[in-house]
Amino acid sequence: MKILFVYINIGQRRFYPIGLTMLVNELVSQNHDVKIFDTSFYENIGGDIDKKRQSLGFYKNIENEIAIQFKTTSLLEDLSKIIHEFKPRLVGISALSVHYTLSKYIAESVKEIKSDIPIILGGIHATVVPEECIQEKYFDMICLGEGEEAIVDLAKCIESGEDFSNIENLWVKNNGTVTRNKVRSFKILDDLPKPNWDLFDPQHIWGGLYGKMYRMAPIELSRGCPYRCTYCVNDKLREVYSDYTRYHRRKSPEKAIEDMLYLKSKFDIEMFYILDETFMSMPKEYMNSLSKLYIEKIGIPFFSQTRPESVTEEKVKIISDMGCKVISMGIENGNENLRKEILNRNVSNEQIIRAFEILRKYGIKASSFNMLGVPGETKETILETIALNRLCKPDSIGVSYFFPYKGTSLRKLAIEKKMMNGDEDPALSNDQPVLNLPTISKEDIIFYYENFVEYCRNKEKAFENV
Ligand code: B12
Ligand code: SF4
Repeated sequence: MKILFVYINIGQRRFYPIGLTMLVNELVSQNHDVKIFDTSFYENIGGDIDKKRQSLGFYKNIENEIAIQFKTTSLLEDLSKIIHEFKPRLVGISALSVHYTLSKYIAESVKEIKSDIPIILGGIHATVVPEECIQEKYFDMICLGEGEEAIVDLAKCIESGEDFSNIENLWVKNNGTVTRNKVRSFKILDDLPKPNWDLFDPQHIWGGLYGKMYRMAPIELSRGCPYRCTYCVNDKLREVYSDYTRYHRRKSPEKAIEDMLYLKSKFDIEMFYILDETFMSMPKEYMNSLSKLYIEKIGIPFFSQTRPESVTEEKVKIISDMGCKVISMGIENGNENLRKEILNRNVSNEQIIRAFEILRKYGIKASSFNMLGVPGETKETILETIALNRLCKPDSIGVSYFFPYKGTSLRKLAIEKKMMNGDEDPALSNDQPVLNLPTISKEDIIFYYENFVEYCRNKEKAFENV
């Protein structure tokens, strides 16, 4: 059966999307005919977020820039063309919360082009706020949680003309009512198909790291996270999957290596990006087995992200031997109390500084992530964040305006305390603070955002005008 997926991606980000990749590969393995409509390389979709961030010093200038070949055609005309020519019997859209507005627009456009094609919305946003998404008139159904098995079941039913209203993970509209099916158990990660990007735009292969472009492949070794930060979607995902245990799961080292080996040879990969949310939380025995196989069979550099608490000298030595080049860690805010009480990140400044030191000792570059404008933020807490960054001496510093996504507990607090009314578009937070905080003005937050890197790096300048 013919299925068209829409990869909604804004701000000219490269990277292949792992979630959609998995769905596509499952369907292709069942002999379905799949195409991708990709919004990534239309010049005016979402602006160039990375260029702005680069100008503020968050990223280094790229020495071997591989320029994006932008599409010169219109997004809507291209969408219309692919629908008329390919004639899909199902359209699937994948969206994060920042993409939700665009996903509604695409769905409306699909219905205008051909009103009888069923449309399914999946991805993080549909999973965390299903009630909102199912009310949107252009979505016929939504998928909660992992979609690999649900999409295969759905394609099979549509193809054979069977009723599809009872498929697990799906909420399906039917003559004015909605059937809300339960979410099935987690996917066993060793059963996933190999990632394969034959159907995606090859420009996604390029990724920048520390001033250089590489042929770069994202790879997942695990899903889920052992922590529960109040601003993170993981808290809500645990609720969606509350009937099941083992929320945080891994591929076996053998499967992880098999997938990487396949990608490395098929796509000539020079660098892996390990997508795991807290990479170094893996048990030491697992890391040892993975490392042994990685050195023997893969042998190319990689980078990832982790929590500072998971960084131990023993583990850093292992990943350094494997060829790890960069680890990013959230500092988020320099005030220990705010971090613990508001963000539910119970880690001391001392532990954070130590994590940066250990990585430096083993020649691994360490980046920090920081958020400005969280509830409880004051000028003083921002200065503490700057001061902590100065003690950690990150090789690269990233900062973002805080935005509480739907489904997170910090959002409930922000609404209760009237810091937001709840209908703000998350895409706004790409370039402005959104919360109205009683403790600091938006102008001050913008000022610190725009000078953040300079203040963290330049001791002379750091506290003038403050
Ligand atoms: C790696 C990653 C990135 C990478 C790379 C993204 C990529 N293209 O691979 C980078 C660094 C670029 C990135 C950027 C951002 N990210 Co990010 N990222 C992640 C991370 C850690 C893993 C994503 C992933 O591959 N997951 C594994 C796959 C298998 O899961 P999945 O994508 O959800 O797909 C499954 C299901 O959702 C479902 N599904 C998905 N689509 C569809 C479609 C249909 C039709 C169906 C039926 C099912 C379905 O089936 C899939 C397979 O099971 C997630 C954390 C997480 N828990 O997912 C955050 C996460 C997705 N990111 C997040 C955010 C906020 C961002 C940014 C907005 C940050 C920023 N301010 O710049 C940007 C937005 C990027 C953009 N395109 O505009 C949030 C999203 C929160 C939200 N409510 O939307 C997350 C959840 C982090 C978090 N813990 O809060 N990100
Ligand atoms: S450690 Fe990161 S991924 Fe895990 S709950 Fe906290 S913010 Fe989310």
